[in-house]
Parts: sequence; structure tokens; C-alpha cells
Amino acid sequence: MTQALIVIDMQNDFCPGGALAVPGGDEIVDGINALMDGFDTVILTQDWHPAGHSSFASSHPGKAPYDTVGMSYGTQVLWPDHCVQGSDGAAFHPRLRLDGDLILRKGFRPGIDSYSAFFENDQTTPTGLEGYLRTRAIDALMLVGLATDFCVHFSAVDAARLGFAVTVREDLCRAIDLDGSLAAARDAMRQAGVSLA
Ligand code: VGL
Ligand code: ZN
Repeated sequence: MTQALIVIDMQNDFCPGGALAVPGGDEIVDGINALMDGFDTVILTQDWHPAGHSSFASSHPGKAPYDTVGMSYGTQVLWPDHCVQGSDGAAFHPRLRLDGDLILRKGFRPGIDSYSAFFENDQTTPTGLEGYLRTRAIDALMLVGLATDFCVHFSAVDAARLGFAVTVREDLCRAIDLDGSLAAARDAMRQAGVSLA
């Protein structure tokens, strides 16, 4: 087995003080940096939305952050404006090691959100990450980062469905936990065959 480390969305907007702060989001930076030493391949993902993105509550008159809205591809949670391309909030946490092999940006199409590093929220538009991993003969993945119940969760489930052996290091993740979303995410990951470590 050749295992790669995927570091999900360790960006300023998901850390305390950011636009969509995940409680304790910055606590895991040093542990993730140390973990990188054990991997030949490290991939970082970066949530990367254009201004006015359709996942922002501000783009939907009368809606507030954390409301939901029906999109062509299903129900979408609406977020505060976050990770706008080129902004400080979209930048990686200043202590995060950036010596990984690949930075994969996602969520850049105005009309569709992308929690997963593999497919956008329509669950069919690929990001290309699967091809990158397969052409490098990587068949196992360890996932860490933010947020456990959204981008880590959907990335882990998609990776397991694609046939990768997937481990989520829960101690190096932090959750948003919206209406029980963390418990639901843990169940869904387990059911997909993801190892929670
Ligand atoms: C994320 C909500 C919106 C995440 C990204 O990284 O988990 N969550 N965009
Ligand atoms: Zn986002």
C-alpha cells in the first residue's frame, strides 16, 4: 500500500477569528505539520470561492447563514462569506507547512459548492484528484483537517467509494457540528468503510 496524507482546508477562515471559524480549528496545525514527516506524498486542499458564491447566504435575499436552500443538485447549507479567492481568509494558516506536493482548490464554480476533494456537491463533477492519486499509484489515504463533518466527511466517503483505503485521524480534525452533523458524519464515514482513528 502507498499512502498519501490529505490535509483538508487548513485555512484562516476556518480557524478562530475567521469568517466560518471551526472551534479549536487552529489547535491541530502543529500535529498536522509533524504528521507530514511520515508521508512521501502530502496534498493540501483549499476552499476557493469566487465572491458572490452560491453557497454564501449573502447571495440569497432573505436567507441567513446556516439556513438551507434547494439547489439543482440537492439541499445546500448556506454559509457566511468565506474563503474568497485571494483573500487573507482563504490563505492557509500561517504556521501550516506548505511543502506538500499538490494544492487542490475546490468550490471555484459560482453555482456549485464542493465539500469533497473528489467530487463537487452534485456528486458527479470530478476535481481530478482521483486521477492524480491513481497515476501516482497511491491506494491508501490518511485525512486530517477541517471540518470533520463537512469537507473531511465528504472527502473520506468519496475516497472509500472510489476504492481507496481511508483513515481519518479524528484527533487532527475539528468539527462545525451543526444540528448533529458530527454524529451523522461519523456514522456515514463508518458505513462507507472509513477507519476513524
Ligand atoms: C467547509 C463549509 C463550507 C469545510 C467548506 O471545509 O468543511 N465547510 N465550505
Ligand atoms: Zn466553502
